[in-house]
Amino acid sequence: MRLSRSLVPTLKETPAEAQIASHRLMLRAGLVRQTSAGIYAWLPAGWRVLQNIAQIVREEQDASGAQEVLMPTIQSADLWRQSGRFDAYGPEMLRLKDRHDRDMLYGPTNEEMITDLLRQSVKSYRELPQNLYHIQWKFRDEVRPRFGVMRGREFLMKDAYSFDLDHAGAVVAYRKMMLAYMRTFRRLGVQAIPMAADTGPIGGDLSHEFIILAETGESQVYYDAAFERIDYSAGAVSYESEADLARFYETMTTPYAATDEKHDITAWAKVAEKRGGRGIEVGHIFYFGTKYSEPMGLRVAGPDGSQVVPHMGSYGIGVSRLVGALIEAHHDEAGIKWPDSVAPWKAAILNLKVGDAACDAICEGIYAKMAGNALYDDRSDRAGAKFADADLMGHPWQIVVGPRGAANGMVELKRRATGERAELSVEAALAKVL
Ligand code: P5A
Repeated sequence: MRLSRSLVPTLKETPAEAQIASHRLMLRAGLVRQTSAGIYAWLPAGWRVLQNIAQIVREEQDASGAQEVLMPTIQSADLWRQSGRFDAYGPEMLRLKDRHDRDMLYGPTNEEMITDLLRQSVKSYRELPQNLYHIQWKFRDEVRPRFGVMRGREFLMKDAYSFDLDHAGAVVAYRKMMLAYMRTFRRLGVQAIPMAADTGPIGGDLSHEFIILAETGESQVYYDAAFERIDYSAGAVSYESEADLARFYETMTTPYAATDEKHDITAWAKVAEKRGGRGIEVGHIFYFGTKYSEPMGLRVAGPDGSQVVPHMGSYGIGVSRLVGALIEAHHDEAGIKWPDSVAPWKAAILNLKVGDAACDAICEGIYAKMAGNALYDDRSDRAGAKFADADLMGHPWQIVVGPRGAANGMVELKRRATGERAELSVEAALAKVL
């Protein structure tokens, strides 16, 4: 993209309404704009980041064996009456009426709808297990939307739903999803720790939140310092091996880490090095057995012909929240430092003298070779403004093209994360970046 023709409205001033670094930087770097309380429009750079995150989430869900679908945002209240949640959900649910005066709602989550879909299509134990997910906008009329996209009212979630014949099968599905999450967060460039959690309005008796430690986080967390020494990389574990999955689950959850110090009081009492802190909840997984399948009448014929009520789990990732969370984890005074995996562009090309034949030719050449992966700062602004905007926007690489170097075919390459700079030929710089 050419910056001179793009909608990337960067701000020099710090917006007064933003209390935390990620919210300030998302506004200053021109990623989003609020359109009403807790509701945001995603501008070109922000939309690219959001799609990059969604794509990594998608690839890891697919790798775990989950199937992508797309369910609607608008749901019928009837389904929620069947599970008993229509009244129970309270004022967080945005309720609507259609022209025939039928009760509808903007989905805050999809347990009911997916249970209905399975009820219509799955008849036999042979069709289980199933795991279905979508990446779709949700609406929750939060009492206090705040911190920008971190706690929005409209937000993008990946939500997956597993269906198994029995408890043992559901436990395997739960562990697979935990593995998929660890791999996802690692690829996104953050460390998220699974912490035992309360289940709230989703229900059930087994649940983990995935928490990125950050001083500005909304969640209070309690953990054993031993967890800091665990290898969370989830390297050689196979989705196909139940023994692998069991071992992996043990490793991930053995040192005490919970969003509530009373979650398992006996374990907490035994913790030698107690730690408390703040964290950002970027994912949350639940096993809730037959909480929805039972009242909604989902049944499959079991091997002996009897009617079996499938066991379910649901698994969320806050895709739009992650944009803020990643910035909390990767920024400095000057701006964002995007991990390579999610950056809106791999590199910015900074033309320090637009109109200079050598500078223009080199920039155009690099821009063409990078085929859509570069943001070309072709504005006729002064160099200082371009450096400041590039640092603010957080491109992993900056390719700086000035008249002195350009005359000799040389450019300066800067790595945003470390601040390292090197004077290189155009070819060498491109080779490093691509
Ligand atoms: C799990 C998937 C659920 O809704 N049902 C389907 C279950 N879980 S959850 O914990 O309530 O939400 C999952 C993740 O969504 C993100 N999230 C939010 N992000 C931005 N703004 C919000 N208001 C918001 N609420 C939830 C969180 O990352 C959460 O872990």
